[in-house]
Amino acid sequence: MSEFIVEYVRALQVLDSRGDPTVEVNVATRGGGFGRGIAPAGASRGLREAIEIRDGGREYLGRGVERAVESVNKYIAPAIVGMSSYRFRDIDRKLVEIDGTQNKSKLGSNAITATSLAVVNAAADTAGVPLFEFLGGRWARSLPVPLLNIINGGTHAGNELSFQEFMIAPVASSTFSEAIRVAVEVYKTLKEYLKKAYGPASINVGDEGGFAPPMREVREALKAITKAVENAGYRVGEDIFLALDVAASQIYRDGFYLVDGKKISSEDLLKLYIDLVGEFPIISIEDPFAEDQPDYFRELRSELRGRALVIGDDLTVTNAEIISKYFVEGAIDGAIIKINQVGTLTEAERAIEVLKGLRGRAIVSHRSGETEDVSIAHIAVAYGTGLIKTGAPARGERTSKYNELIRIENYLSGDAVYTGRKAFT
Ligand code: 2PG
Ligand code: MG
Repeated sequence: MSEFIVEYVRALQVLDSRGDPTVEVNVATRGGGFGRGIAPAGASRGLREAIEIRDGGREYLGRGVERAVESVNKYIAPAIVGMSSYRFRDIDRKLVEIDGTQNKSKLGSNAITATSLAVVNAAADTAGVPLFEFLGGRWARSLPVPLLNIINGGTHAGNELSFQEFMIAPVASSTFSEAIRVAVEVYKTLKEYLKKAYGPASINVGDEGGFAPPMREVREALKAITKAVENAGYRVGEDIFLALDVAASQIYRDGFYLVDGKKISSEDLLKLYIDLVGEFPIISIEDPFAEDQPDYFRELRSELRGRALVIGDDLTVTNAEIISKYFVEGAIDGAIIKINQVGTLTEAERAIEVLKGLRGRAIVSHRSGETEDVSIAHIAVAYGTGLIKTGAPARGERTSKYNELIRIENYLSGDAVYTGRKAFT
């Protein structure tokens, strides 16, 4: 097993999909294995997320990450060179230990996440198997249902839509590749619809590749998607479900929510969700309320009673303890899994395990600031989460994940199983 020994670790500053600097780590093992990890970055962030370290100052308008790069090269590299990448969980524990803080604020989540992903990728390469197989074994074969964010709002777009993400879930396909084809057909049909209804500027895209039309009301976006699904020849609520990420902390000010250009109370927002789920086949609502309103999460969940899932993201920040607490209290049906919200793959793995143990949903997710790193595609298959959220079927940093899943499906050939409707039942 000496071939798995980490021999080389080197970090450098590269760019993410918003043109912001980010940390890349390259790892090589004694056996000639190579792995790379690149940290993504969020725009809508939870208060309890692990902290990414940025340089401040004038270069890159303060967004540089040279300090985090230095953390890797100066502190992390000497600590993990000589350890076995096969035992990547030990290396992750080491990272947590040398950071020593609750929120990774010493080394930075950007330094830690990039290293953690680079190490496990190097281990898989040394073993000569794809990452999903290295992590999940020979029985990992479920391809997730993609939640594709085809209309962008909130902090991800320059329009007035108050909700951040309007997603489609193509559940009726028999393979992942077919689900992507269906999603692309809907996406392109939506483009035509928007162009006709709102003019050519409406087909510009936001951070996650979804269109960012000049709409003001949430219902307008849901209606446009419903129309596009139908025009593309599919049945909404049968072939395709809708899903929302409200990212409600971002629209919460002084006890009120800013929705559709109006200030509304938590009570009114709760009513709005119940109405929307009645009017549209919405299967899941992520972060419906601000992080300090878990009671409203609970109320919504009991009102919806399984008709739509209530999912935590900013609320739960991929933290196994927080997820378990809110799940047991009945506030959520599941949670978003983002490695850089917590730091290491091992910690994210724990969050997934906790959810599995509780029979909750784990949705592996990208960030709005992404890179060409495709590890999350493998992670979704490895742990059989059945769900992945990685943007519209457009923009390279989003399609790279979908393309990797298409490759995995192709590699598994007849053994691949598309999760389909089962993801929600
Ligand atoms: C979210 C994510 C990804 P961000 O809120 O779920 O879609 O956005 O990375 O900006 O937190
Ligand atoms: Mg979210």
